[in-house]
This record gives sequence, C-alpha cells and structure tokens, in this order.
Amino acid sequence: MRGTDEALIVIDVQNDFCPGGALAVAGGDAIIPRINALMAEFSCVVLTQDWHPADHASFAANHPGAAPFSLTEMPYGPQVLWPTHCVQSTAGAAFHSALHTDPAHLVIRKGFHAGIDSYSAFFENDKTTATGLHGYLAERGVKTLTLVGLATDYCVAYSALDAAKLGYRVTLVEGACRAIDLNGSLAEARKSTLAAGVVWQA
Ligand code: VGL
Ligand code: ZN
Repeated sequence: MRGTDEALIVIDVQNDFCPGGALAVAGGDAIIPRINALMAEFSCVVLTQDWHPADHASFAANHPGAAPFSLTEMPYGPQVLWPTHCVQSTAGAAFHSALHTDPAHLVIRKGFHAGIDSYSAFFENDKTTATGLHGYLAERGVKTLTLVGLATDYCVAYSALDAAKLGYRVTLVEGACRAIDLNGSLAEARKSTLAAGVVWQA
C-alpha cells in the first residue's frame, strides 16, 4: 500500500475513448485491467470524466465547414476540433464497464463549459479556470501523483504538466495509458512533461 500522501488519478477511461467510441484511442480498453489492479495500491483514487454539453466549442460539428482533427483559434489559443464525444448523459460519456469505479473517492468532471475545452484535470484550456482537484488533493495532504488513462498525449499529459507546475511529484505510467498521436502530439507531450519533471514509467 502506498502512503496517504499519494493518489492515483485515472483520466477519462470512458466509452468514447475506447474502441467503438466516437473518439476511439487504439487499445484504449486494454489498459483497464492494469488500472484496476493499481487502484488497490492507493488510499486515494480519483477518476476524471470528460463531460461536454452538446454545443461544446471543441466539437468540429459546431463549426460549420470544419473537419474533425483540424485546428481552430479560440480566445485562449489554438484548439483541435474533435469529433463529437463524451456528451453529458450519453453512453459514450459513461465509464467503460470494465473499469472499477467503486474504489474511487472522487469523480471530477471537466469540459462542461461550452466555450472552453479542458484537457487537464486541474485547469481548463484557458489555463486559469480551476476544476477544484488541486484543492481536494491539498486538503487530503496528497503530494505525489500517479497518472494513468486516456489519452496519453492530451488529457493525461496536460494533467501531468499542470500537476508538476503545482508542485506535485508526478509519475505517468505509460503502459497504463494510450495515445491519440495527432501530428506528433505524443512526442511533444513526452518532451514537455519530461522538461517539467514528470517521470515516465513503463
Ligand atoms: C481528450 C480530446 C478531447 C482526452 C478529451 O481525454 O485525452 N482528448 N477530449
Ligand atoms: Zn473532450
């Protein structure tokens, strides 16, 4: 068992990011047994859930003429336009049925503001709107984080980067994550998180 100052953060293991989903990540469901096993080691387990309204600005379908996976400019910077995914209350937004959700102490939802995407579990993509996760972990005395889930190069990496900036010791377990890898995003995510002090573990 890990110490009470450690938490496992399980990022977005939802149907839409698994094979058959709207924004399927190759092998997304293959990581679930390892994540379930890891949960038993931690006295603090947090799940995140991508949770968008249907009119979310990150959906290509809400930008007439825009193709999925193209880039647009938002007031807060560049934004990938995604296929419609993880719409609140739909089956695609539900956790994968193989994921153990009972061990979780907190489920943090993100991406529910129509105008701002939120890759990170800590801050939305404007880099200032907080999700509240940092306050929760701080109040529980958590200082060391292990990150797993989907997708390595988006929500996991952005969460790891913000966590490192907030002063947590951060390990990303690569074998318990899977990547989208869009235009070199995985290499870029590795580079930026390593530079911030995130440890990548196989
Ligand atoms: C994610 C793209 C859009 C993720 C969420 O969970 O990595 N990626 N929304
Ligand atoms: Zn999303």
